[in-house]
Amino acid sequence: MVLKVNDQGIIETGNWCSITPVRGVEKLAVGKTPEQVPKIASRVCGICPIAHNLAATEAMEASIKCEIPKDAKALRNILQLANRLHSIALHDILILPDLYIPGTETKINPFTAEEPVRTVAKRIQRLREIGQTIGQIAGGDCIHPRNTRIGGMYRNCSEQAKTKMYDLAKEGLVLAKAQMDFMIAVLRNYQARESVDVGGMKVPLPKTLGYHNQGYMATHAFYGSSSLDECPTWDINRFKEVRPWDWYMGEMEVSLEEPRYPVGGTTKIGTKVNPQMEACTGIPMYDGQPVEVGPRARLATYKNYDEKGTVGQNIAREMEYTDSLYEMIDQIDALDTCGKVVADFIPDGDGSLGWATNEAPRGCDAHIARVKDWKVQYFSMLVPTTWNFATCSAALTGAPWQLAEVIMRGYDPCVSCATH
Ligand code: NFU
Repeated sequence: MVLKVNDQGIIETGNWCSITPVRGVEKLAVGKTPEQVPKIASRVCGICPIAHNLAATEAMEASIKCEIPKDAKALRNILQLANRLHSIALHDILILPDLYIPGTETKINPFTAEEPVRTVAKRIQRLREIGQTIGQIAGGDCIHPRNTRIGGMYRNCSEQAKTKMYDLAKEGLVLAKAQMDFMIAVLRNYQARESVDVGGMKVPLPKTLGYHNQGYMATHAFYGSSSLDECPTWDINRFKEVRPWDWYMGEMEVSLEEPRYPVGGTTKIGTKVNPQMEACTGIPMYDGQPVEVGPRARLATYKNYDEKGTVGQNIAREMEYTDSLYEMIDQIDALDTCGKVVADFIPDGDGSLGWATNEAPRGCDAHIARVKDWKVQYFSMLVPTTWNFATCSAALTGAPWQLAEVIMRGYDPCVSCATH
């Protein structure tokens, strides 16, 4: 993160980019079979491998024009929502250290053995465990699911497994409601403060923390869309990408340093930085502009949610806790464990371009593929955090520099995903 700040310490330009080395997954995919690519794509990330696995599988299916049975869709939906559940819970751990126990000046250490935080931390871990266990049942594995395949799923669930998922989801719903209420109270308490402490510095908290004027992009409240849909909710023609050197600042020298900034101080004065050259991600745009993707984009698009700023974004994510569990329970109810889960006919592909989006925890994950004679000719991944980099940069403008990371954390960034 490279920030240009004015004499009052307010950010004028924020350049947030990924310097994680590119792994070349899109190139690696070329020449592989459509079965191999979703497995490779899921290795991009250990938090949201489900999103990449499903988006890649469905981009292949869109290219070869293969419709899957409804019970396979239900299993994929359950898997997707289970992944979202564990990811929201993980995010709570990551933002709690920015926040205060209401009515006190004590910042929250999620790892303390003391109450009231201990109970919250245990609840978070149980929610993650519930999400991962349901994901394992529906997807074969919760990290890199092996039950998904081109044309559907390898296996349906047994009746016992369905009951187990149902019981876990019902338990999760009670915990998620309590966790959502706790987090919203803590976030509202933060929002009401005049100032916050960062490394012993008292920093005024702007009411507009994290505001930006970019648009939102979401393709479904829960799942996603594809070029096979009757009414697709994403338009590949509205997407274009520019390179980092067309977007970020050029070479700069660090001229402001703060040793108190946690942990270990900011980058030393005199260090040369060059986001233009160092960034390892492109800048994807929709209608010529960076957009925000993720929980708030989904709630704004499908539920008229309109709270701006970092707190509004974090609250939107908390609201997805119970929403995803209600939807998961509906999907489990709808699952017929005797239904078939593999398409009768799986074409080899004629080289048509297909795309699929998956509403990953952090937002719209769009994969594009071209398959011919059961070989992948082209594969591209437009990942949530990649969409959000440039939007988050815009959201940094106007904030005290010490709070830049608080704004960035609102996006729940997955830099590993963004740079594939
Ligand atoms: Fe990932 Ni690690 C999420 N959520 C991101 N960004 C993937 O789609």
